[in-house]
Amino acid sequence: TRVEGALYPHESETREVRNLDGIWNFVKSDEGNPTQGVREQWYKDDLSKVKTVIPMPVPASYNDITTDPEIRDHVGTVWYDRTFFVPNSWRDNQRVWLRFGSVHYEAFVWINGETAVKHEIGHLPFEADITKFLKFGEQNRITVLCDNALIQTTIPQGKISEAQRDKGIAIIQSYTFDFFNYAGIHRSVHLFTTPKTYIEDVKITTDLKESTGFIFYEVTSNGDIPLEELRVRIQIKDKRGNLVGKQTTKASELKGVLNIENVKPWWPYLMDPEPGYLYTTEVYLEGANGKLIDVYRVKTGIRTLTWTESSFLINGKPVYFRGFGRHEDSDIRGKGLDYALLTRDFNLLKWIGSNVYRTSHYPYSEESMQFADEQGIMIIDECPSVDTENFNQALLDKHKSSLQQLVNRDKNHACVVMWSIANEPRTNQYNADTYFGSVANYTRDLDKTRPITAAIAVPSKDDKAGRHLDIISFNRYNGWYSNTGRLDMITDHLVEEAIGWHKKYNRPVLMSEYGADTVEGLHILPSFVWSEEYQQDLLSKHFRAFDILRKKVWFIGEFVWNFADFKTQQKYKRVGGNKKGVFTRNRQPKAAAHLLRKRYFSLAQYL
Ligand code: GCB
Repeated sequence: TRVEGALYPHESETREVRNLDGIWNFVKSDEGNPTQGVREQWYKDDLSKVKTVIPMPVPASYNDITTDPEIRDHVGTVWYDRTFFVPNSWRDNQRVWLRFGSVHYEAFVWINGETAVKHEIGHLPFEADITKFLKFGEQNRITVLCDNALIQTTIPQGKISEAQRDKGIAIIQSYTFDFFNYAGIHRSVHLFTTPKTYIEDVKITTDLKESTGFIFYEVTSNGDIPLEELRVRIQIKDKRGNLVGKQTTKASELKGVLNIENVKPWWPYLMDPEPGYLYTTEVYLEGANGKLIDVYRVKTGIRTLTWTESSFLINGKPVYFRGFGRHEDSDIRGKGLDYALLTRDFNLLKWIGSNVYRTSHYPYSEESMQFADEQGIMIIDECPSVDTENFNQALLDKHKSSLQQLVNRDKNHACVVMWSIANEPRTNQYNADTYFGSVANYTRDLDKTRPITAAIAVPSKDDKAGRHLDIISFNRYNGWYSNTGRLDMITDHLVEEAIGWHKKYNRPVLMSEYGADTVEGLHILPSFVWSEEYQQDLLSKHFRAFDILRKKVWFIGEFVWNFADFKTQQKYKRVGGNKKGVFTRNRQPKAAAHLLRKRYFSLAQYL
């Protein structure tokens, strides 16, 4: 079986990349009739021949593009199509691939009316060799069916029900997680070519010993040329493009290790004057006679991660995390990839002195992972499991699949310092112990070079999953969901809880969420819930607790919830969404951002 979407589509001397982003045609199925289009074979011809289509941008969530609530709140399937041209020059000696950065939640794809690929679980890439479906030197059609329905065996879970409405029956999607279930073609769609025999995957790990860096590489090829006739030539280039290492393997052996003398390690932001240093690993797949077959380049940060019962170290130095929980979310485009937003967000992270974020509550775009590598922003990489309950085998299989796809996609990113296998699972439930034992061990088998965590919200005494984790993360809303408005009931509670987690499991502990909803511009003195004053005071009370805890080496970090305001489902507790951002949804600071900035810079380990 193929390694699904393991390599981001970069062009090279043997690969061409074309982008299919732009305006596509869009229709939704009739409510309560999700299988309509498949039964009527809408993929056999242009969608405009079966229905009235509307324009829809790709990448973007479709929900907030139109003025129609039936599209925003649609439950079930929608369809996209467009045409594209395939040049004659792509006909010979190569494969043409189609790749989606992500479609939420489930996708079926047809090329010229033929089934090309299916994929389930949002926020993760998938691809297929579509050479045999294409008409070269002609126009082709791509049709995509996207289903947003969440049930008890999807990741994340949801429930579908029916309810009476004014003119008939409404289909209701409910879910307990606290962000809008945006759907659509969320990330870029690429066509790319590879030779017939090609580099399918490259796996890189690194090590450091004094001033020497080590790059371990393992290349997987696929295609007609037998392994005995293949070898790889590796070249390592530094940031300026100077060659600093090279090696050619023996035939049929596509792996090895290279030493880099006077290595420049990858450091997080504000731990070194030059954070995020990246080498380039150039992989040349060659025939045994030296004939060039395929080329792929991977950015490589050389660093080590080590963890014990009481510490987490990068390149041998203890790390204190100054970070955020975040969302991929913005006005109009929803969860759609947007380079302007992405760049602004990294500028804000650096402005505020943050060195890390958690990809709450699903994998973020590959483009954002590349950014984080380059800027030295560490990532706690979370799979899309949120609020998990009613543990069962079908759910477990899918949960594992989400981690397999995530590790496969992100394994080579220096920025990824931890895997988060879930957010707020109901780990007080009876089956949680075996379920999370199984998920954690599975993840460890996939990658032993990074520790495993999960963001837990049940009280430590009731938790059954923590013993399977390397690092304990906990979410708690002192002064907000508990003891609302009581600034005098935060510091001690927090210190006690952190100590409780450490006592129970003897692991490093971090606080993965805390915060207060805050309406920008609302000022109330003395501070009162929802005001800018209250958010600042609540943060300050937490800082006091963190400063007490920081004296204990095992307390390793603080993550505010949230980086920016974001949209949720309609609820009487939410005014236009969740307002716990220290930045507004359009990325301007609330007063608390200035306070946090002072703290994060004062905690910086290099300045
Ligand atoms: C949590 C969840 C997060 C919510 C947050 C809140 O515990 O992990 O997804 O948005 O609380 O603001 O309620």
